[in-house]
Amino acid sequence: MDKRVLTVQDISCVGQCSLTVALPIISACGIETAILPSAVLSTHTAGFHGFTFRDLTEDIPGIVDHWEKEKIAFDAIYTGYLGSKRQIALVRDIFKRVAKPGCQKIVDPAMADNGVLYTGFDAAFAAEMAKLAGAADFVLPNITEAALMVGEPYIGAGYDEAYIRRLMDKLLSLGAGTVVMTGVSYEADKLGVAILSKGDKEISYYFHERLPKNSHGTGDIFASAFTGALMRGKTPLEAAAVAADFTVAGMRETIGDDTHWYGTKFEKVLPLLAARLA
Ligand code: PXL
Repeated sequence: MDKRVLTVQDISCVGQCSLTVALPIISACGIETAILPSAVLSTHTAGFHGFTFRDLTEDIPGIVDHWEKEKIAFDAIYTGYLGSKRQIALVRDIFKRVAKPGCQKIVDPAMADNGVLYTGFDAAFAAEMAKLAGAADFVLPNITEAALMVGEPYIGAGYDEAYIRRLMDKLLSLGAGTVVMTGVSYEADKLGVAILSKGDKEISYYFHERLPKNSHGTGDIFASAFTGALMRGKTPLEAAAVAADFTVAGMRETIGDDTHWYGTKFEKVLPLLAARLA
């Protein structure tokens, strides 16, 4: 039987992130994607002002009850941006109730970047997210998110491998099976993904070029492609490489267009992703 993924995150109607990114990308990987929207926002929260926000937490129990009655279950559950602490607790419950045996639980703790939490989140939210990370087979934080979840200071540049290792070990000790950390850099012109599983002696890396400009939504693009590639049978390191190359290709399409400050033009390179997994 073909694999089916459930992804739980918000609908930002405009802004190229969360579900509007996850659905097309996982679909392009050839994987059926079911959704559980955590909230509906008029736009994402990073740079737009006066956005609307409807929390859908109250809808979640009824949706999951129905799925259980219909015996609907998933081969992977991938969570991204979640709207509230209570919602995170509900997602931990979803992990138990609609997971097939062997279900891969992939948690992108989308809540912070560059040393700061996104608008609307606080330390208590990060602590709740750490609990969800502890229930994950794969947790996909950037350095900021990792530091917040394990109570380490955030170091933006000039850190060494011992710092990265400490963050990853602490995430594993929360209960996560594998940590896939993005945005790791020891050399000015290279950026990469660090991977460490429980019991591993050493961190594995996939490094790629660092582009002159960051674009928005890249964490969601990476996590979606990682999930799709993993479901297509890639190893975690292979899936990280596929996802990182795809993300960088999308960023390259975006550079130079200042009108596109809110997102990343991943649509232009979806055919490359599909071809690589064909
Ligand atoms: O890209 C992560 C993300 C998802 N959803 C919403 C966001 C953000 C980042 O800012 O605001 C609503």
